[in-house]
Amino acid sequence: MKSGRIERSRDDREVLIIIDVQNDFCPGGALAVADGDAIVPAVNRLAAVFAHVVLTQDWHPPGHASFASAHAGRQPFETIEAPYGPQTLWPDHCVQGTRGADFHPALMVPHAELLLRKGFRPRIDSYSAFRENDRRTPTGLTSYLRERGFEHLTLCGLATDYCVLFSALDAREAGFTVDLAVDACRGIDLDGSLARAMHAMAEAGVTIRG
Ligand code: VGL
Ligand code: ZN
Repeated sequence: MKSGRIERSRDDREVLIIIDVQNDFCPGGALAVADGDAIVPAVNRLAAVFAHVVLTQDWHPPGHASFASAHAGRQPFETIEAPYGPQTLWPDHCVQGTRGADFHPALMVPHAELLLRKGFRPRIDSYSAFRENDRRTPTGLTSYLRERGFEHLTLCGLATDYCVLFSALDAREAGFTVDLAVDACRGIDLDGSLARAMHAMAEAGVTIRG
């Protein structure tokens, strides 16, 4: 039987997906998640026991449609109606090639096998590592993981209630089993979004592990 803790994951069907551990999501960054940098040691420890690791990187062009600055009269954290549905507006963050878009300097995952960039289309945001916010445009990750023979995913990173949440739900929908390493995640928590995210993931059959 599996224990509640993640301890042995050197299985070729298992992969760790580290979501957006980037400077802009850490204290001092443009879209800082409270305590975002505090997860880095836990992420590194987790990565050390996985034979297979994927990193994702939020990677927006300047003037991206998810930036409040791209919409006259709008402020960060407001929600607008995008052509594909509601979209929260953010401060400019993770702009391609900037220091804010770099991985946190203490993130130590030299054996990561894939670095997946997302959010690069100027007019569509992409929270999920699998599908952009129009819920139709694929990133290619589902096919990659299937072709590699992975069946079980462990997710960690930033932010629990946005990119981690959307990735976990899409992974479940694609038929993967999913663990959330909750101690290696932190949330933004806009108007109760963190509690809603935890509930939605549990409902979708994501296993929450310490
Ligand atoms: C994220 C908001 C905007 C995330 C990315 O990584 O959770 N959140 N872009
Ligand atoms: Zn973003």
